[in-house]
Amino acid sequence: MGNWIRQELCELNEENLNLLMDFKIPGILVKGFISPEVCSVVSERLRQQDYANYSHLKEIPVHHIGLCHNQWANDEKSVYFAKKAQAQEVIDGIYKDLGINPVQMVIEAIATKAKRHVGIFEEPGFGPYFAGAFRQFRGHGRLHIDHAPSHIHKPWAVTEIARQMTWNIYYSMSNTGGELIIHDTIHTPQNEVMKKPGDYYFPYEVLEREDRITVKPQVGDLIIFNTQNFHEIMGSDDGFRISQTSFIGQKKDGSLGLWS
Ligand SMILES: O=C(O)CCC(=O)C(=O)O
Ligand SMILES: [Fe+2]
Repeated sequence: MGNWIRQELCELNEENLNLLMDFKIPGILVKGFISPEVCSVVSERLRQQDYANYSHLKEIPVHHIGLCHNQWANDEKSVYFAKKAQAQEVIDGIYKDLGINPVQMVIEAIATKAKRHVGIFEEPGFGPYFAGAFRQFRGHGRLHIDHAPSHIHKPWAVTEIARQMTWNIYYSMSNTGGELIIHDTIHTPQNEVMKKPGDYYFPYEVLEREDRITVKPQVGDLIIFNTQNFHEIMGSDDGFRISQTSFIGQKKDGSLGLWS
């Protein structure tokens, strides 16, 4: 018996966000979250940008603009926070003159539609994290989970969460490939040991059942899912599968915090 009570992405509302955090639905979809006009301007600007490598990941065929906390989690906290302003400047440049702040739009959508207290994640003594990196996939994003309490072994506030989710706004999508596959298998301390040694991904033997959903995100879509569900991204031919994204952590008091 699987965990999911629905086999498709569901609308954003209070009940569905609770079900998602409880691993009972595969994810949430808001179609047309960003208009086609804005998407085409943003994707044109993004295609002209350089993407920094996720140098801490050996094989993940992914590039990003902005700041990725995982990459700096083993350094002094001040190292990550010193990089924030510059990262934010680059992101703001992408949205220059468009009059929108999609990270704020995601926060407002969750607050109003799902009625949750939500904001940018804060580190005591350092202030808000960076949230909203752009990410580009070229090849296969292999089977993995994202869970700061399991990955990070230093005392950051994001390791104290009860649940981890992600949001992605898709700005550009390849003609072939690029599907997001979410599996109805939950990451646990027991299956963590199956992770490829020294790497980020898992073998398919970790999956407990066939149940999965395969979605081909459309330009302008907002998708929210639980990153403690195993998931993977199918390779794209042209490498122009680009989204803006951050994690969403559920804090002990039930409120949500965003960070990248
Ligand atoms: O690009 C996507 O569709 C999802 C990427 C991913 O692995 C995540 O947001 O955790
Ligand atoms: Fe992920």
